[in-house]
Parts: sequence; C-alpha cells; structure tokens
Amino acid sequence: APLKGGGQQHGKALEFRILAKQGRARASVMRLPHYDCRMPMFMPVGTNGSVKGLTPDQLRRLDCHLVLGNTYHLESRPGADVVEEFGGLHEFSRWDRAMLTDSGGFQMVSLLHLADITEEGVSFQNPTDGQSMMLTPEHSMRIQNKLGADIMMALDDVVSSVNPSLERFEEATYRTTRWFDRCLEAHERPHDQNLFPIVQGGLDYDLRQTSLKQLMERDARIPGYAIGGLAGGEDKESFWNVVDWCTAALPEQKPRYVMGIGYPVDIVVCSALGADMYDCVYPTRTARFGTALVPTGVIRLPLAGMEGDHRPIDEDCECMVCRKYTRSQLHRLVCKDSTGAILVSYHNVHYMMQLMKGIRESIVDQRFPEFVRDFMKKLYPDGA
Ligand code: PRF
Ligand code: ZN
Repeated sequence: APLKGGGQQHGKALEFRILAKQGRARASVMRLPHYDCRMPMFMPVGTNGSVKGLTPDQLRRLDCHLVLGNTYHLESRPGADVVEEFGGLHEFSRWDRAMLTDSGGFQMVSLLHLADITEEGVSFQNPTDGQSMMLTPEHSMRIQNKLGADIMMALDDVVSSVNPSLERFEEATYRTTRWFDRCLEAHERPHDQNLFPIVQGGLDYDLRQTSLKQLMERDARIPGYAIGGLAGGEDKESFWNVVDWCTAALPEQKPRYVMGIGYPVDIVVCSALGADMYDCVYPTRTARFGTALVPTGVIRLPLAGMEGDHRPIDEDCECMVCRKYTRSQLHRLVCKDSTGAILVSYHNVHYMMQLMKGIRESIVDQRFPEFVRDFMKKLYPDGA
C-alpha cells in the first residue's frame, strides 16, 4: 500500500522557518514534502536506502526525521529504474519521513579511491564486480529524480589525493559551480524535490569565498546550501574556520548542511556557528564494532572489562537498550551475535537524536551556552 505523504501537498518543496536564535545558533523547522524536520538535525546514513541494523519503525520511535541515501550505491544495486518501479525511494525503503540523496561522486572518489574525474563527470570501475559507472551532473540528476528524495545534492568535484595542489582545489571549486549549473538545467522535479549545491574550496579562505559568491549568485534557485570538503582528516582549527567563513556568508533564511559530520562535539560546535544539518556513518558504523556513545565519550563493549559490568551503557539514557540490557549482556552479544550490533546502533542513534533535541530546546529556551558548557564539561572533565 502506498505510504502517506509524498508529493506536492505543500505547494513548495521546502519552507524554512527559524524558531529561535541565540548568538549564531538557530533552532528551526524545515518543511519538506514528506516531513517537517526540526533542526539542528542529525541524519543517519542509510546508504542503500535503509539504515543498517534499524527498521523504519525503530527510526520513527527514535524520533528520526530524515534518512540519507546514496546515489552511487542505489544505482549500482538495485538501480534507479527498479527503485522507481517500487514508486521511489520512500516506497522502496518503507520510510515515509524525509529523505536526502547524495549525488554519488563523493562516494566514488573518497570512499572507493578509484575514480577518474574530467570536466564531463566522474567515472569509476568497481574492482569487485567490474561494473563501471559514469556520473555526469545530468546523469546524477536523472538518477536522483527517479529516486525521489526530498533533497538531492548537486554533483561536486571532490578533491581526493593526499597532497593536492592549490591549483587542483581551484579547478574543483570552479568546476563544482559549472556542474551545479548543469544540475540546475537537468533537474526535472523542482516542484517536489530540492537541489542543494555544495560549497567547496578546500581550507583556503579565498577559494571558499569564491565558491560562496558564485553559488549565491544563483540564490533564487537554491532552497538550501551544503558545505563540503570537510571531515577529511583536516585539523580542527581549519575545520572550524571553514564552517565559520561559510555560515557567516550564507543567507540567514536558508538551511545549512555540513556534510560528513558526526562526532557529537563537532555537531555542537557547528551548531554554535549556525549550521543546521549533519550526516555521518559514525554512530551506526561504530555501533557495529561495539562502541557505544555516552556523554563522557565512548564505551567499548568488546573490552574484557565489560564482561562483569552489570550497569547499562548509560545510567541516564532512557532508550530501550539501556532499560533492558547490561554492559555484560551486550558484551556477549556484540562478540557473538548480530543482535549486539542492532542494540548498540539503537542506543547510538537514540544518543544522537537526544543530543540534537537538547541543542534545539536549549536554543529555544535561550540557554544554549549553558548546554554547550555542560556538554563540554562531561566530555572533557579535566578541562582539556
Ligand atoms: N561532497 C559530497 N558528499 C559528501 C562530502 C562532500 O564534500 C563530504 C565531506 N567531505 C561528505 N559527504 N557530495
Ligand atoms: Zn541507551
């Protein structure tokens, strides 16, 4: 049976409303065709359309508003045509709240390390199955229009090599704008799908300003902006600087998405700098290795010391896992049974969603600085 929601009931594919501000931090609502997302928001990654280890029903109970999928993976298997036959990505994955798809190029370049980039697009041959794919801006849009997510990302030129030159960053910055123009031209569903461009420019101030200026010249056709090229192992200082430059320049009345960010401390800092959306595999991937997120940092459940520990992961956590399981039981499950991965994923997503709720509510109540102070004090009790 078709899921409720979908399509064009709001007339406009995105409405953004700021509910409260404190300093540069904002609490807001982003109305998308499938869901009203409250922000700042963390978006769990469901590479193939579903989040590993969690059912859509569990994600709803965890108060997740939006799940992220990947164009490259979905096109490789089962293919956008198959997803379209199901009625789109929402029907295919049985998730009726909001979805966002990344454009695919980043996954080919940064995760698979075997991509070839030209002005035409990004091409890639998968070494395990020999399948090759050429993603041009037009092709990425054709796939993403078939998938039908609420938000689609423009194809960007992601710089991958270990020691790239400023010239390479420069080329990638200008090319990302040219590719965005091609995405805009190819986009066939502006009435019910939003296309976000991605600010690039490496860690260089002038290049970031160039990217921001070029993209913002197209602001009338842009429902929201992403900040890319981060979370690639740069030092924290550079990372904060880039987010700071970008959020300072971007229009106040549009959502801002920092791509690939998932460490709780980074999310708190970026939210203080005025960012609204984040995604990362970290909370769910680390869960599958038995690492649980807690206010003091992480707990490694596979460690031998957990065997006789009869406390929950976090005494203050109200999630189903912390109410029902001890660390000792979880230690056994993460070592011997896939149930462990599921349970820790559940706790970690719960942790992220509660963190985001805490950020939002403290901004609304005008006590965000106190929230940040408490958060940092728990994480770094010695004031490091
Ligand atoms: N571009 C795209 N997806 C991304 C990133 C990016 O720069 C990042 C950050 N490196 C994560 N995901 N398209
Ligand atoms: Zn818990």
